[in-house]
Amino acid sequence: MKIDIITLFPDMFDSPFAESIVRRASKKGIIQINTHNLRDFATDKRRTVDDKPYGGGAGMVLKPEPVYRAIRKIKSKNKGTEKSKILFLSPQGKLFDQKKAKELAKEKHLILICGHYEDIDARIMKFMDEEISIGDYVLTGGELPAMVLVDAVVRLIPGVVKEKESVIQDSFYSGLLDYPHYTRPRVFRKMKVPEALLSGNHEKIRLWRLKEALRNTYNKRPGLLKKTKM
Ligand code: 4G3
Repeated sequence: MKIDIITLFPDMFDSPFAESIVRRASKKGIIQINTHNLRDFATDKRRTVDDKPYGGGAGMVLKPEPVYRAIRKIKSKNKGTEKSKILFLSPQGKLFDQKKAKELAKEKHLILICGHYEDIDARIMKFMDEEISIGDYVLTGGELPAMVLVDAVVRLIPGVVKEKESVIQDSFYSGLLDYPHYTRPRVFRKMKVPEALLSGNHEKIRLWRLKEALRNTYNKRPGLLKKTKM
């Protein structure tokens, strides 16, 4: 999968993408991530990317032309790839979840647009395929949301995470929260590891985990049970 990110702060992506799973996927050639500085696509000498809002008000608005030029350039360089999915990260977007991550993990090419300032000129939305939000809060820019999205999507691409198991059995994969996990020692400050997990009986362990996942979900996120096919 190719991932192009349009941002005013390309350096922000350096360390998160130089670590862990994303790095491993890049090294293996499973993903290629490129960042593009929006300022490079400004048309004037001063490399202006924002301006005052029509109608007045506080804050600045991202101009549409630099974003449009960046998209055109990236698309033209990517002629071989069939389809590009253009995503805009914004608090006005559809809430990102595991289902959306699985959907995006199937794409060949993602273009992520990170907004800044108060908003982006509304006319650029015509060129976006989807507007996505990572949660109901406002950040200074779309960069952190883009990193969150990339991390969630990349680990679902086949060959990125070692065992399929660890992704499939994940919290949220089944639509339930995860069950509790334990490791050594068997007794920690008088608290024991549940007996079922020490039994060596795989069916007993599976049932214990399912029951605990259901209990966890019921107690912490009852709303999820309505969405889950049982
Ligand atoms: C566009 C995304 C971008 C409009 C972006 C603010 C939070 C999210 C921005 C706008 C963002 C999110 C930049 N903050 N919840 N800030 O995914 O009003």
